[in-house]
Amino acid sequence: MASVGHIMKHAIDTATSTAKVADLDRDTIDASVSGSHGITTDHGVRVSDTDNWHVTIPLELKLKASSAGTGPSLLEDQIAREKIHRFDHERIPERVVHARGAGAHGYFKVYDDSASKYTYAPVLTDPSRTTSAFVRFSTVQGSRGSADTVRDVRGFAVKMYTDEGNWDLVGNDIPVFFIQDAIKFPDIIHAVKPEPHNEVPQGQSAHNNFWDFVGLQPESAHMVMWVMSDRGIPRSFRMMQGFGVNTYTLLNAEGQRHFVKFHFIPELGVHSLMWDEALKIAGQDPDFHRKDLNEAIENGCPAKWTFAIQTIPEKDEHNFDFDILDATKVWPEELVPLQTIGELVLNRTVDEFFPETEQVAFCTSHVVPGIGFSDDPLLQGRNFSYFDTQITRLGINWEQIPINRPVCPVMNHQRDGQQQHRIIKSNVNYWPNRKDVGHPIPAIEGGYAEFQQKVNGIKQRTRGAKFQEHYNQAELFYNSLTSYEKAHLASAISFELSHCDDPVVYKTYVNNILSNISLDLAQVVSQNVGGALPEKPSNLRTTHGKKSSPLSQLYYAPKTLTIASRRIAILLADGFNGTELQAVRAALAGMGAVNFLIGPRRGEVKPASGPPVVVDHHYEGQRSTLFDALFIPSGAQHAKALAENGRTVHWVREAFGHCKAIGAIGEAVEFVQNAVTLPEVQLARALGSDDVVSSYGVVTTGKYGVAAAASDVISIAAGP
Ligand code: HDE
Repeated sequence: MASVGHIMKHAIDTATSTAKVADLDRDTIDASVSGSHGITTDHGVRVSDTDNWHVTIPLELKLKASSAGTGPSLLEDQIAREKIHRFDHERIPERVVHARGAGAHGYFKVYDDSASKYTYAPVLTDPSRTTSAFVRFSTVQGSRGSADTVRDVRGFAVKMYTDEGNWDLVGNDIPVFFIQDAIKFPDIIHAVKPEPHNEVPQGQSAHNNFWDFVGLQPESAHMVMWVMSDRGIPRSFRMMQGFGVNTYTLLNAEGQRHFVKFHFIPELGVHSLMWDEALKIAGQDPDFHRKDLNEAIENGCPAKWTFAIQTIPEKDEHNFDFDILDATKVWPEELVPLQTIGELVLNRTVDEFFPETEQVAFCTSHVVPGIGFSDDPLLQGRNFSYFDTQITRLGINWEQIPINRPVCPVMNHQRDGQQQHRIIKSNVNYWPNRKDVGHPIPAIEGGYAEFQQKVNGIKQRTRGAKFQEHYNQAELFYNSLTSYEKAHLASAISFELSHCDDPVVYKTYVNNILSNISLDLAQVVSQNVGGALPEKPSNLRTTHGKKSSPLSQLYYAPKTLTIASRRIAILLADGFNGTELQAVRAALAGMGAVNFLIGPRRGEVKPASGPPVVVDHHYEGQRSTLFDALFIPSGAQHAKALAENGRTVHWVREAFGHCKAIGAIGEAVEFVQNAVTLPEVQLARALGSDDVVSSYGVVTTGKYGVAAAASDVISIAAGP
């Protein structure tokens, strides 16, 4: 199995083409074809020298053949000027949030028409359709140049190019949000972004201002629990859930309305990094997630999610002890089960980052007939904000940009504005017009129909009564975690609060917020960071002790265990067993895993017998953190060399520390055992004992039979 660099992406293009890909082809230029007659200026004149500015060589220098020297550069050099002008204006404003992201193309499909009970939107009801989709994943806090593996919420923004217009489902990997009302968005974002006086920190929420704000705004408690859990550091975009978060509505052909929440569930299961890994990868490979997405797709492993809805009939809106329009609450699946109706597949990487991933622009207000909004106050504000921000970022005609334009017809009387690219033949640009010559006219059928909702009330600045309760679901989430998820969460909050140097900040958070979620959690964190526990715990709310298993990510282990698209490192030194290597590589490749050879040099490494192999990376070139599992074949000379090298010992110890699957054969077993139990082994040997301690969690095999060993290693790698 080759690593990503060896795969030709266009080998898979024909299989993955969708209506949108065909539409983009209109603007996609193959540089090797279009550029065959050489470089030109932007106005099309050929350029034979792009390296030297047009200058004046003083005559006296010019006459002396041996003289070097130059004179002033000429402003009249339109070729040089154009090149610099274009460079000076390459940047556009980055997104005010979710600036760093990666995207891919694919499609969306429903399995049957079961959702027609709720909606007449063909994208959700017509199983014969394949709807083109583009998805952009992102972090929230960091700027475009920040790292992928920081602790943060991940954006999960889906654009579906339906035949009835674009439907943008702009979601996150966490089902709730920090705030209930859009008017608080600038505050939470200012609080989490780098502080105003010194622009610190980048790609982190571990600072006074964030924890100050969330300590004073208890509605954020539930979301903070999610971000501080392992959900905040996903292993891969492909291994995260996606949630629409807000409550939308569906309208059916009988005119009935249901409230709805949208869910994407990853086929590979929900998996996270460990915090130590996330921290290290942020330095070792800041592009880890975007590379992972491209690598998997280009190696023929599309990213796939099932799509599910939760629905509540309009009449049941008030039958819950939380407000179903409050985005800081989930609809527990025990109360409102998921209905799986379709799937989303991403199977094509972008050709060029800027015109596709950077210029793609989403709007929650972009829905299609049969899908509508609710009075969720966060959604209402979002419906204004997204279009507005695109004007700053891309200009008023942003929907004409290839990645954003629909695949269905677009025509109306909107005109002009900067960067207008459409030339519309018509002598009228308004409606109604004098003699019905001015197409388009309002659609006779298929027009977007708003639900006729009865509204009766008093205008006031306030929130509903059920919006006042903030802790029940934060506690529900915490109670639902496994013991190790709870431990990770406590460590994460401790890390973050340790970075806050203002005691008011960490004391308030522990005392006012954590104590109301779980006194146990508050105690652990306060011991770690020095926060204060409430003097009168009797003043705290009464906990309910309830759990909901789908809130733990353990619930989302894949139905069939798989190592497809997982990255396996194989550690080698000269003298390894070449037959075992070949067998294990073939077996891994057969199961869709990607394997990488790590050796003493990037070049040929010799087995004990047989032809040399060319390794992908030097020991220093990659670290164990960048792989899901580690395998080491047998070979006396090779195992001895690995044991004598501090870096390779560290490879094994670190992988062990991060609970990675480690497979070893023959002499490599002892190397692995020694590496992970080094102090004990040394002590045992110093005491003259041969009784080497074998370490918990390391899986080795003393078997030399190639087939048996390979199957052991694979079953280990496929473990949970
Ligand atoms: Fe966003 N959000 N948001 N947001 N959001 C933006 O729009 C905003 C919210 C989300 O990959 C911005 O095009 C407001 C919830 C994603 O291009 C901006 C409020 C959820 C992305 C904006 C929210 C999200 C954005 C910045 C509170 C999860 C990236 C650039 C009312 C459901 C989309 C842009 C991409 C981006 C505003 C809350 C998800 C400024 C006012 C809740 C995934 O318009």
